[in-house]
Amino acid sequence: MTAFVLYAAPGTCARVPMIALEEAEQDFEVRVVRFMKGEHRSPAYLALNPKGKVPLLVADGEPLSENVAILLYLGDRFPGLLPRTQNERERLRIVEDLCFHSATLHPIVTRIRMSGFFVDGAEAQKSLHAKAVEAMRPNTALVEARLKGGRWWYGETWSCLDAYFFWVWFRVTGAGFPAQHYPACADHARRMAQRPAVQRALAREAEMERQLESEGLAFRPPDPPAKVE
Ligand SMILES: N[C@@H](CCC(=O)N[C@@H](CS)C(=O)NCC(=O)O)C(=O)O
Repeated sequence: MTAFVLYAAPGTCARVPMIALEEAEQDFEVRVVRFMKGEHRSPAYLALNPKGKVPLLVADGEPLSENVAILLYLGDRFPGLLPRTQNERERLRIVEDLCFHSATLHPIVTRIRMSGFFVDGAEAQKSLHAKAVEAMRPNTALVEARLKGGRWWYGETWSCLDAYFFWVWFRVTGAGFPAQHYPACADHARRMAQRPAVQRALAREAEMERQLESEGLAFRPPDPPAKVE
């Protein structure tokens, strides 16, 4: 039996701990959660994660949800996922960066990618999408400055913050966000895609996707209401 089971769905933020586990070279099982079948709201899944979301990591039999918690947990257990810290202040800097992804970027990403989850009607969705794109711009500018010159989130050394931003970028590109203004973010995504661990994680996702397609349960996000320049 593997020590880790990751509940995930293709294209979701479960990609982040999946990359972290691959980078840490851990043996783990991925269990696909069939959103289209409502599996995330089934009693069996809600017993594990009452929030009905992915990712959920079951580590040594204990379920843990929330990317921030999962990445801190994995970072504590395995070297190379998060920078080593000397004191509480340095650790809080990492928490700050994780929360920036989970609590600032992620909600904006969802409004860009899935405006229809939040408001009804084409006009309202278009307006929400446009506002979310505007909210994303200054945040992406911060990241762009940070990644310039071929840097990782923490400079010379890769960390799972890079996996987190890689997912954010994947989600907004192709969803009407003007990605062309942020070349360092695009370059970061290219460098990420060259990492063997990332390729293994993406191959696992592709396998999940094939499985869902064979069951007629693949999820296709709707086209964005508009492309913004
Ligand atoms: N705060 C959570 C957010 C998790 C989350 O929103 N997951 C999405 C996929 S990216 C999900 O499971 N959505 C299903 C739903 O909301 O019904 C985290 O960072 O782990």
